[in-house]
Amino acid sequence: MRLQDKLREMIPIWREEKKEVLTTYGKNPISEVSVAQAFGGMRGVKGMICDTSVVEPDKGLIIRGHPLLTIKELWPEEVFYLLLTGEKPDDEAKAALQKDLADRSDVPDYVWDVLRAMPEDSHPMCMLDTGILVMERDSEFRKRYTKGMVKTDYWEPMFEDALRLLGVLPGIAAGMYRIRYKKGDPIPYDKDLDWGANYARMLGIDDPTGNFKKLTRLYLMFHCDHEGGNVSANTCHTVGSALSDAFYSVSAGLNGLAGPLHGLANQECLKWVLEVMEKFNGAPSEDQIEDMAFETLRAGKVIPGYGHAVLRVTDPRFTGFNEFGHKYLPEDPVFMTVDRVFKVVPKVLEAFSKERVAAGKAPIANFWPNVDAGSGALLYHYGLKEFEYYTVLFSISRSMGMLSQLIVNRALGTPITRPKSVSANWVTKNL
Ligand code: HAX
Repeated sequence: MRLQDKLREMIPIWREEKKEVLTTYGKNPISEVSVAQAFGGMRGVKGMICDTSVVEPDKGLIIRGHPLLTIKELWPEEVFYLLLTGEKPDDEAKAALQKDLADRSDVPDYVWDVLRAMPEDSHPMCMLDTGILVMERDSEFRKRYTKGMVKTDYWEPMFEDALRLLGVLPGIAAGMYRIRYKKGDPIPYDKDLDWGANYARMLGIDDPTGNFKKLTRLYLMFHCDHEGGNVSANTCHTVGSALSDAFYSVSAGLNGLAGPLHGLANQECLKWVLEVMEKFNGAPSEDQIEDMAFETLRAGKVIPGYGHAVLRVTDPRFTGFNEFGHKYLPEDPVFMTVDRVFKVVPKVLEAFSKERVAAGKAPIANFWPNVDAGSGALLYHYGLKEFEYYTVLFSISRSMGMLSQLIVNRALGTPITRPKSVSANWVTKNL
């Protein structure tokens, strides 16, 4: 069934379920908040609802009940359907969604004008967010809201904005890559190709084996969502809760993804790996990686791609990318280095964490690689070498999760976000 029809069928059911949950459990606490958590980024505080996916500390990403690696063959547009409905689309629904995206894929000329006018050294994430923001004038949600619309209808123009944004995002992202790195004019969308293959093709990367296209689909699938509390999802949720439309909300979320402790870690990670390789003239030995890792940590820097706020095991997304590398590019020196780093860095972080504790600092909670530790090496292999661009690929994928969460929230009438803050003074006076 077409995605919009499926949603029309499911939303009344979700609304009833929400009413029932609130009637039965509405007054039950789900979390306590300590002073340390209030000072500490609210880590571990359960304070919002997100049905699209959950992240279990010992299992990683689970999308609508499916552990990520059990559905890794899904194409990104299929996972968008799954995120929203909890069901995988049949062939007809998948084709209809692909057509809906293709029909909305034309990038307006004014977007190119704005992007071309930006300074040459603009960060690709800044260009992407600008491209999304200037398209805000296209928002169906804002038009309908301004005219007047009942609350139960909010999800429909939000859904339309989501299709428009997803339709146009690969084109903007690929076109700005070509503008930013002087690769030639943007390449138009091919309406006979799927969403992921289109992105790969529009980047203009030479792909004689078709494996870059496979990697792009996998990349777009793996980064699609990571429950509701991470910086980008939470920001998008908060901005959307003020009834700002999808263009404002997604752009805001992606500004958070652009931080080095979040999505930018993928560019930082490859940079670190290349620095290690340069220092040791090629793929380094395990001992050399160990030395360089300690050097990085003792200089007060983080090892990008390692650690996580929620996960306490190797990120299954890292595992999936690592499997791809072993299958398609096992001899690639950058991939071999990433693989070796994986053998060494968790032990180094464990040892360094003990040093930190001995010095009275907090332990490092997780020594294992996250999604960003290995993805860059694969892109690099296929010729996408401008690693400042990598977070843009992450963004195109993560937009699916943020948009799904926005649609669900507008369907359920989730109110404006407004947690209560207290002052440090309040803590000392009242506790
Ligand atoms: N290298 C060095 N130190 C690290 C570390 C790492 N990879 N991971 C954690 N630590 C340090 C923290 O900086 C913190 O130090 P301070 O107390 O001195 O500030 C201490 O260990 C405790 O942190 P934590 O409880 O283990 O982790 P947090 O929940 O605070 O932070 C981070 C989680 C992901 C931000 C952190 O592990 C980190 O900075 N990792 C490197 C950057 C990275 O890979 N980010 C991407 C994460 C995945 C993601 O969101 N992708 O988009």
